[in-house]
Amino acid sequence: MLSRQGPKGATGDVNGDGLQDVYIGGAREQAGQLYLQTINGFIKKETPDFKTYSFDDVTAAFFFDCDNDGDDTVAESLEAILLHT
Ligand SMILES: [Ca+2]
Ligand SMILES: [Ca+2]
Repeated sequence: MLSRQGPKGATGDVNGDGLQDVYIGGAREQAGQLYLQTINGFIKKETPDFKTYSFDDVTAAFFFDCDNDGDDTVAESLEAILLHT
């Protein structure tokens, strides 16, 4: 079943170690969470900025290398922003 609601997620390599990390977007009054992959499994990375800059109506999460240095940065977007830019 396809859901249009609920947290959005994405995978990328935020620390450039070649292992895919996982971001699970937040929901209302919940910040997103980032998990770094290690050879022993995933470890949650505490990221205070996720609480500071959290949104209620995130419709997409994705990783991209915003500074072209070989590692990814996680980003969230709101549908309104995507439709009007
Ligand atoms: Ca990684
Ligand atoms: Ca980068």
